[in-house]
Amino acid sequence: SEQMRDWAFHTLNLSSEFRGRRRVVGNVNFAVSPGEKRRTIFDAETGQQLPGKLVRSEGDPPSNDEAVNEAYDSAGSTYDFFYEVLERNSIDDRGLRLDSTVHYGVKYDNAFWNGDQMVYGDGDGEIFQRFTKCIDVIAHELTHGVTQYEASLKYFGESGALNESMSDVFGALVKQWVKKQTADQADWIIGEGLFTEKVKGVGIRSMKDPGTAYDDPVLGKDPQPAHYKDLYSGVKDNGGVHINSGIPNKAFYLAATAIGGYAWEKAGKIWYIALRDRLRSSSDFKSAALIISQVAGELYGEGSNEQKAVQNAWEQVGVSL
Ligand code: ASN
Ligand code: ZN
Repeated sequence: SEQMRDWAFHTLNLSSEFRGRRRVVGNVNFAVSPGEKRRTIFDAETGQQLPGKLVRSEGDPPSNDEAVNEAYDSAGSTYDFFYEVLERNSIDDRGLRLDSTVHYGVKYDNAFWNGDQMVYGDGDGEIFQRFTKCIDVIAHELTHGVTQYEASLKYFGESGALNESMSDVFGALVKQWVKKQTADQADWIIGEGLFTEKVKGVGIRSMKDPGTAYDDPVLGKDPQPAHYKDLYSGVKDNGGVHINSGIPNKAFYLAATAIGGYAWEKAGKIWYIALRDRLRSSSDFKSAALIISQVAGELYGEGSNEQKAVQNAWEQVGVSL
Protein backbone atom coordinates (compact mmCIF):
# COMPACT_ATOMS: atom_id res chain seq x y z
CA SER A 1 0.00 0.00 0.00
CA GLU A 2 0.89 3.67 -0.20
CA GLN A 3 1.59 3.74 3.52
CA MET A 4 3.83 0.67 3.35
CA ARG A 5 5.87 2.33 0.64
CA ASP A 6 6.33 5.45 2.75
CA TRP A 7 7.49 3.43 5.71
CA ALA A 8 9.79 1.39 3.52
CA PHE A 9 11.37 4.58 2.24
CA HIS A 10 11.84 6.00 5.67
CA THR A 11 13.31 2.78 6.99
CA LEU A 12 15.80 2.79 4.11
CA ASN A 13 16.44 6.46 4.52
CA LEU A 14 17.36 6.03 8.16
CA SER A 15 20.51 4.19 7.16
CA SER A 16 21.59 7.24 5.19
CA GLU A 17 21.70 8.85 8.61
CA PHE A 18 25.14 7.32 8.96
CA ARG A 19 26.38 8.23 5.51
CA GLY A 20 27.64 11.65 6.52
CA ARG A 21 27.19 13.69 9.66
CA ARG A 22 23.51 14.36 9.95
CA ARG A 23 21.52 16.26 12.46
CA VAL A 24 17.97 15.15 13.02
CA VAL A 25 16.07 18.32 13.79
CA GLY A 26 13.22 20.33 12.32
CA ASN A 27 9.79 19.44 11.05
CA VAL A 28 10.42 15.87 9.91
CA ASN A 29 7.35 14.49 8.18
CA PHE A 30 6.88 10.76 7.94
CA ALA A 31 3.56 11.02 6.08
CA VAL A 32 4.99 12.52 2.89
CA SER A 33 6.67 10.49 0.16
CA PRO A 34 10.09 11.51 -1.12
CA GLY A 35 9.80 13.89 -4.06
CA GLU A 36 6.57 15.39 -2.69
CA LYS A 37 7.44 18.91 -1.77
CA ARG A 38 5.55 20.93 0.80
CA ARG A 39 5.63 24.71 0.62
CA THR A 40 3.96 27.33 2.75
CA ILE A 41 4.11 31.05 2.13
CA PHE A 42 3.42 33.63 4.83
CA ASP A 43 2.92 37.39 4.58
CA ALA A 44 4.56 39.62 7.22
CA GLU A 45 2.53 42.57 5.86
CA THR A 46 5.58 44.86 6.28
CA GLY A 47 6.05 43.85 9.92
CA GLN A 48 8.96 41.86 11.34
CA GLN A 49 7.03 39.17 13.20
CA LEU A 50 7.75 35.70 11.76
CA PRO A 51 6.32 33.74 10.15
CA GLY A 52 3.33 36.09 9.63
CA LYS A 53 -0.07 35.28 8.15
CA LEU A 54 -0.41 32.05 6.11
CA VAL A 55 -1.33 33.01 2.54
CA ARG A 56 -0.56 29.97 0.36
CA SER A 57 -0.05 26.26 1.10
CA GLU A 58 1.02 23.39 -1.14
CA GLY A 59 -1.47 22.79 -3.93
CA ASP A 60 -3.33 26.07 -3.43
CA PRO A 61 -4.04 28.11 -6.59
CA PRO A 62 -1.85 31.16 -7.30
CA SER A 63 -2.35 34.29 -5.23
CA ASN A 64 -2.94 37.81 -6.60
CA ASP A 65 0.36 38.76 -4.98
CA GLU A 66 3.30 38.17 -7.31
CA ALA A 67 5.82 37.98 -4.43
CA VAL A 68 3.81 35.08 -2.95
CA ASN A 69 3.81 33.23 -6.28
CA GLU A 70 7.49 33.86 -6.96
CA ALA A 71 8.47 32.58 -3.50
CA TYR A 72 6.26 29.51 -4.04
CA ASP A 73 7.37 28.71 -7.59
CA SER A 74 11.10 29.21 -7.05
CA ALA A 75 11.11 27.24 -3.79
CA GLY A 76 9.44 24.50 -5.87
CA SER A 77 12.10 24.64 -8.59
CA THR A 78 14.84 24.55 -5.94
CA TYR A 79 13.24 21.51 -4.27
CA ASP A 80 12.90 19.79 -7.66
CA PHE A 81 16.53 20.54 -8.57
CA PHE A 82 17.88 19.04 -5.34
CA TYR A 83 15.59 16.02 -5.61
CA GLU A 84 15.98 15.24 -9.31
CA VAL A 85 19.62 16.18 -9.84
CA LEU A 86 21.19 15.48 -6.45
CA GLU A 87 18.72 12.96 -4.99
CA ARG A 88 18.20 15.14 -1.96
CA ASN A 89 14.76 15.28 -0.34
CA SER A 90 14.49 18.95 0.73
CA ILE A 91 16.79 21.03 2.93
CA ASP A 92 17.31 18.33 5.55
CA ASP A 93 17.08 15.39 3.10
CA ARG A 94 14.07 14.23 5.11
CA GLY A 95 11.34 16.23 3.42
CA LEU A 96 11.46 19.39 5.53
CA ARG A 97 8.60 21.76 4.72
CA LEU A 98 9.79 24.89 2.92
CA ASP A 99 8.47 27.96 4.72
CA SER A 100 8.87 31.45 3.27
CA THR A 101 7.76 34.87 4.47
CA VAL A 102 7.30 37.71 1.98
CA HIS A 103 6.82 41.47 2.57
CA TYR A 104 9.15 41.39 5.55
CA GLY A 105 9.70 44.88 6.96
CA VAL A 106 9.37 48.24 5.26
CA LYS A 107 11.55 48.74 2.17
CA TYR A 108 13.70 45.92 3.50
CA ASP A 109 16.79 45.51 1.31
CA ASN A 110 17.65 41.84 1.83
CA ALA A 111 16.56 38.23 1.90
CA PHE A 112 17.78 35.65 4.39
CA TRP A 113 17.50 32.15 5.81
CA ASN A 114 16.91 32.48 9.56
CA GLY A 115 17.77 28.89 10.48
CA ASP A 116 14.19 27.70 9.97
CA GLN A 117 12.73 29.54 6.99
CA MET A 118 13.30 31.98 4.13
CA VAL A 119 12.50 35.66 4.57
CA TYR A 120 12.18 38.20 1.74
CA GLY A 121 12.09 41.98 1.80
CA ASP A 122 10.35 44.12 -0.82
CA GLY A 123 13.45 46.22 -1.49
CA ASP A 124 13.47 49.99 -1.16
CA GLY A 125 12.57 50.60 -4.82
CA GLU A 126 15.63 52.88 -5.11
CA ILE A 127 18.44 50.30 -5.16
CA PHE A 128 16.65 46.96 -4.91
CA GLN A 129 13.41 45.59 -6.28
CA ARG A 130 11.60 42.80 -4.41
CA PHE A 131 13.96 39.93 -3.56
CA THR A 132 11.63 37.17 -4.79
CA LYS A 133 12.22 38.32 -8.38
CA CYS A 134 15.33 36.21 -8.84
CA ILE A 135 15.27 32.43 -8.67
CA ASP A 136 18.99 32.29 -7.87
CA VAL A 137 18.45 34.53 -4.84
CA ILE A 138 15.73 32.17 -3.60
CA ALA A 139 17.88 29.08 -4.26
CA HIS A 140 20.79 30.86 -2.53
CA GLU A 141 18.75 31.30 0.66
CA LEU A 142 17.47 27.71 0.59
CA THR A 143 21.02 26.43 0.13
CA HIS A 144 21.97 28.12 3.42
CA GLY A 145 19.51 25.64 4.92
CA VAL A 146 21.22 22.70 3.19
CA THR A 147 24.63 23.87 4.41
CA GLN A 148 23.25 24.20 7.94
CA TYR A 149 22.21 20.52 7.92
CA GLU A 150 25.44 19.31 6.28
CA ALA A 151 28.93 20.89 6.52
CA SER A 152 27.55 23.65 8.78
CA LEU A 153 30.30 26.00 7.56
CA LYS A 154 30.97 28.61 10.27
CA TYR A 155 29.71 32.00 9.06
CA PHE A 156 32.99 33.88 9.47
CA GLY A 157 36.20 34.27 7.47
CA GLU A 158 37.10 31.62 4.90
CA SER A 159 34.59 28.99 6.10
CA GLY A 160 31.91 31.71 5.94
CA ALA A 161 32.98 32.67 2.41
CA LEU A 162 32.72 28.97 1.46
CA ASN A 163 29.23 28.92 2.99
CA GLU A 164 28.27 31.97 0.89
CA SER A 165 29.88 30.46 -2.20
CA MET A 166 27.94 27.20 -1.84
CA SER A 167 24.74 29.26 -1.80
CA ASP A 168 25.82 31.11 -4.95
CA VAL A 169 26.89 27.87 -6.67
CA PHE A 170 23.56 26.13 -6.14
CA GLY A 171 21.67 29.40 -6.70
CA ALA A 172 23.30 29.67 -10.13
CA LEU A 173 22.79 25.96 -10.86
CA VAL A 174 19.07 26.05 -10.07
CA LYS A 175 18.70 28.99 -12.49
CA GLN A 176 20.75 27.22 -15.19
CA TRP A 177 18.78 23.97 -14.68
CA VAL A 178 15.43 25.74 -15.05
CA LYS A 179 16.68 27.54 -18.19
CA LYS A 180 18.46 24.42 -19.52
CA GLN A 181 21.66 26.40 -20.06
CA THR A 182 25.14 24.94 -20.45
CA ALA A 183 28.06 26.42 -18.51
CA ASP A 184 29.01 28.44 -21.61
CA GLN A 185 25.51 29.82 -22.13
CA ALA A 186 24.94 30.93 -18.53
CA ASP A 187 25.52 34.52 -17.35
CA TRP A 188 26.95 33.45 -13.95
CA ILE A 189 25.40 36.57 -12.41
CA ILE A 190 23.72 36.25 -9.01
CA GLY A 191 20.62 38.43 -8.72
CA GLU A 192 20.54 39.52 -12.35
CA GLY A 193 17.81 42.16 -12.67
CA LEU A 194 17.44 42.64 -8.91
CA PHE A 195 18.66 46.25 -8.98
CA THR A 196 16.35 49.07 -10.10
CA GLU A 197 17.20 50.81 -13.35
CA LYS A 198 18.80 53.61 -11.28
CA VAL A 199 21.72 51.39 -10.32
CA LYS A 200 24.75 50.96 -12.53
CA GLY A 201 25.14 47.21 -12.34
CA VAL A 202 23.94 43.87 -13.74
CA GLY A 203 23.39 42.08 -10.44
CA ILE A 204 24.79 41.55 -6.97
CA ARG A 205 27.73 39.23 -7.80
CA SER A 206 29.48 37.78 -10.83
CA MET A 207 30.89 34.27 -10.49
CA LYS A 208 32.65 34.61 -13.83
CA ASP A 209 34.25 38.00 -13.10
CA PRO A 210 34.03 38.70 -9.37
CA GLY A 211 34.38 42.43 -8.67
CA THR A 212 32.59 43.56 -11.84
CA ALA A 213 28.87 43.13 -11.05
CA TYR A 214 28.29 46.82 -10.25
CA ASP A 215 30.07 50.15 -10.07
CA ASP A 216 27.63 52.77 -8.89
CA PRO A 217 27.86 56.24 -7.29
CA VAL A 218 25.59 55.23 -4.38
CA LEU A 219 26.51 51.57 -3.94
CA GLY A 220 30.19 51.90 -4.78
CA LYS A 221 32.07 49.20 -6.61
CA ASP A 222 31.58 45.43 -6.28
CA PRO A 223 34.25 44.52 -3.68
CA GLN A 224 34.77 40.86 -4.59
CA PRO A 225 38.27 39.51 -5.23
CA ALA A 226 38.79 36.90 -7.96
CA HIS A 227 42.15 35.68 -6.66
CA TYR A 228 43.53 34.67 -3.27
CA LYS A 229 46.23 37.37 -3.44
CA ASP A 230 43.42 39.94 -3.05
CA LEU A 231 41.73 38.22 -0.10
CA TYR A 232 39.92 40.71 2.15
CA SER A 233 41.19 40.31 5.70
CA GLY A 234 39.17 42.97 7.56
CA VAL A 235 36.29 42.43 9.98
CA LYS A 236 33.40 43.87 7.94
CA ASP A 237 30.73 41.43 6.75
CA ASN A 238 31.74 38.68 9.20
CA GLY A 239 35.27 38.78 7.88
CA GLY A 240 34.18 39.29 4.28
CA VAL A 241 31.85 36.31 3.77
CA HIS A 242 30.07 38.02 0.85
CA ILE A 243 33.38 39.50 -0.38
CA ASN A 244 35.81 36.57 -0.39
CA SER A 245 33.16 34.20 -1.78
CA GLY A 246 34.33 35.62 -5.13
CA ILE A 247 37.38 33.34 -4.94
CA PRO A 248 35.60 29.95 -4.56
CA ASN A 249 32.83 31.22 -6.88
CA LYS A 250 35.37 31.81 -9.63
CA ALA A 251 36.95 28.38 -8.94
CA PHE A 252 33.54 26.78 -9.50
CA TYR A 253 32.96 28.76 -12.69
CA LEU A 254 36.40 27.78 -14.04
CA ALA A 255 35.91 24.09 -13.20
CA ALA A 256 32.39 24.00 -14.67
CA THR A 257 33.36 25.70 -17.93
CA ALA A 258 36.51 23.57 -18.31
CA ILE A 259 34.43 20.40 -17.86
CA GLY A 260 31.77 21.77 -20.21
CA GLY A 261 28.13 20.87 -20.75
CA TYR A 262 25.54 21.39 -18.03
CA ALA A 263 27.33 22.61 -14.91
CA TRP A 264 25.01 20.72 -12.56
CA GLU A 265 25.85 17.34 -14.04
CA LYS A 266 29.49 17.06 -12.98
CA ALA A 267 30.85 20.19 -11.27
CA GLY A 268 27.61 20.58 -9.30
CA LYS A 269 27.68 16.96 -8.19
CA ILE A 270 31.34 17.21 -7.08
CA TRP A 271 30.67 20.35 -5.02
CA TYR A 272 27.50 18.83 -3.55
CA ILE A 273 29.14 15.60 -2.37
CA ALA A 274 31.93 17.66 -0.81
CA LEU A 275 29.35 19.83 1.00
CA ARG A 276 27.28 16.84 2.11
CA ASP A 277 29.95 14.37 3.17
CA ARG A 278 33.37 15.94 3.50
CA LEU A 279 33.58 19.60 4.39
CA ARG A 280 33.68 20.54 8.07
CA SER A 281 32.42 23.64 9.87
CA SER A 282 35.95 25.07 10.04
CA SER A 283 37.08 24.17 6.50
CA ASP A 284 39.16 26.92 4.86
CA PHE A 285 39.83 27.51 1.15
CA LYS A 286 42.88 25.26 1.02
CA SER A 287 41.21 22.31 2.72
CA ALA A 288 38.08 22.79 0.58
CA ALA A 289 40.20 22.81 -2.59
CA LEU A 290 41.84 19.54 -1.52
CA ILE A 291 38.55 17.89 -0.52
CA ILE A 292 36.72 18.98 -3.68
CA SER A 293 39.61 17.72 -5.85
CA GLN A 294 39.56 14.39 -3.99
CA VAL A 295 35.82 14.04 -4.52
CA ALA A 296 36.32 14.75 -8.24
CA GLY A 297 38.86 11.91 -8.34
CA GLU A 298 36.53 9.53 -6.50
CA LEU A 299 33.58 10.30 -8.78
CA TYR A 300 35.36 10.52 -12.14
CA GLY A 301 38.73 8.81 -11.60
CA GLU A 302 42.17 9.77 -10.34
CA GLY A 303 43.81 11.89 -13.03
CA SER A 304 40.53 12.25 -14.98
CA ASN A 305 39.85 15.39 -17.00
CA GLU A 306 37.19 16.31 -14.45
CA GLN A 307 39.66 16.09 -11.57
CA LYS A 308 42.28 18.07 -13.52
CA ALA A 309 39.70 20.76 -14.29
CA VAL A 310 38.93 21.11 -10.58
CA GLN A 311 42.59 21.21 -9.55
CA ASN A 312 43.43 23.79 -12.26
CA ALA A 313 40.46 25.91 -11.24
CA TRP A 314 41.68 26.23 -7.64
CA GLU A 315 45.24 26.91 -8.81
CA GLN A 316 44.03 29.68 -11.14
CA VAL A 317 42.42 31.52 -8.20
CA GLY A 318 45.60 31.22 -6.17
CA VAL A 319 44.59 28.38 -3.87
CA SER A 320 47.32 25.82 -4.39
CA LEU A 321 46.70 22.21 -3.42
N1 ASN B 1 21.07 37.72 1.69
C1 ASN B 1 22.16 37.53 2.61
C2 ASN B 1 22.69 36.11 2.47
O1 ASN B 1 21.95 35.18 2.28
C3 ASN B 1 21.72 37.77 3.98
C4 ASN B 1 22.84 37.64 4.90
O2 ASN B 1 23.71 38.49 4.93
N2 ASN B 1 22.91 36.58 5.67
O3 ASN B 1 23.86 35.92 2.60
ZN1 ZN C 1 23.99 34.10 1.68
